[in-house]
Amino acid sequence: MATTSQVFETQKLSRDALLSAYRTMYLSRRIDDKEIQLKRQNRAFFQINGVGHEAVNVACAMHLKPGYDWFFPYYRDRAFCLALGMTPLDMFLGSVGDESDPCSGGRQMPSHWSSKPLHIVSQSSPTGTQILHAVGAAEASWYYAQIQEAAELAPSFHADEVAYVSLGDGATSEGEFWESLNWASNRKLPVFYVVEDNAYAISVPVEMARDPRVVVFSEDVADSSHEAAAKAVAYVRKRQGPALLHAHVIRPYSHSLSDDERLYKSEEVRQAEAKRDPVARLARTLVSEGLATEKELKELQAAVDLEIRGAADKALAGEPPKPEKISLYLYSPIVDPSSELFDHPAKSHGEPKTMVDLIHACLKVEMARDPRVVVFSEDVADSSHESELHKVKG
Ligand SMILES: Cc1ncc(C[n+]2csc(CCOP(=O)(O)OP(=O)(O)O)c2C)c(N)n1
Ligand SMILES: [Mg+2]
Repeated sequence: MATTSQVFETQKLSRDALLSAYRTMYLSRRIDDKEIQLKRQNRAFFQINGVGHEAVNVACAMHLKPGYDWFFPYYRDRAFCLALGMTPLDMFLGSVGDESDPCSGGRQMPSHWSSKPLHIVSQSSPTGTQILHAVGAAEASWYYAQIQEAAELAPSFHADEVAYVSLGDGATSEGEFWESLNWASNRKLPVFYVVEDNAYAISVPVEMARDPRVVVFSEDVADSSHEAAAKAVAYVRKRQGPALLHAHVIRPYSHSLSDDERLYKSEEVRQAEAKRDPVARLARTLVSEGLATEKELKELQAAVDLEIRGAADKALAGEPPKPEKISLYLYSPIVDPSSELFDHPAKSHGEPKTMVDLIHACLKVEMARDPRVVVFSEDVADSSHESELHKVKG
């Protein structure tokens, strides 16, 4: 049996790496299928799938380091999160809103994955917000690289860490995306952008609304996304600036279970997409290149299906969060800001001051206390040499 493939030769992927990639992609696909079944049975509360996006997800994860780099994925990144180390059980606990869901104790929407040890940061549901979060993390990294005393307060900082952020083609029409590109490019921040372009934002086709042509590395995922991701991550890791991978993917299932794509996608388009299915394509390549037999793939699939059934059953046997815990984590499990502890009448002393003076005094104290505190806004750079300087500078 061959140990590398002709198709993947330039990408230097071993047979083991390809089979492991296939396993993660198939696992992701089958978790989606299982979750769709649970949603139809009213045992899961929402379903949005990563189908068609699996190849670029796995290709990117191969070049990133869980618990070292920082991750701001979006809801299509199921295979990406699995490749980083999340488990099917972690995901099913979120689907059913279980109390022991490791992402949020059953509070977040399904597919809003997070993990403190892996460095996957929780996302909010308005699309595109994660892009600014990622740039913020990269900016912090840029700052720590220069301010030693601040870096000492950030034990997880690494001088070559990367912030990964993914988004759909639809989100590229948002202000957040363009603001983030501006700042990341201006500062040469270590951001690895992945635009997963499935050509639709729910029912709106890409040509009607967007033209995302800011492309540094652009590939069709089924063939060479691994190579493109390798180049992009290496560029970012060397602190040369942000890089953007424009991945042409498919979305062969509907947007979510609240949507029926047959209402706006023609049969012809759906059939053309099915031919590009990355899971089926990789399986065909593995067999045609002599890297795996049909029998081996069937065995792998049966093992994955068994693992998924076990994980789903375990999640279904769990408990939803108790109603009396509804306010837990809303602010803090130990501090009640409306308690008597904070019920003090204001005590004035000294001369009355203006709001601007008080902001100034507060910033001065905080910045002296903690070297990680920085000030930024649209006009901060200007104010450092203009007459407004006294408002922000101590
Ligand atoms: C700011 C904002 N606007 C609208 C929505 C509703 N919404 C959820 S997903 C989505 C489509 C996003 O399309 P795209 O960015 O291409 O990602 P895809 O789902 O195709 O992967 C929309 C409009 C939202 N969640 N947030
Ligand atoms: Mg899209």
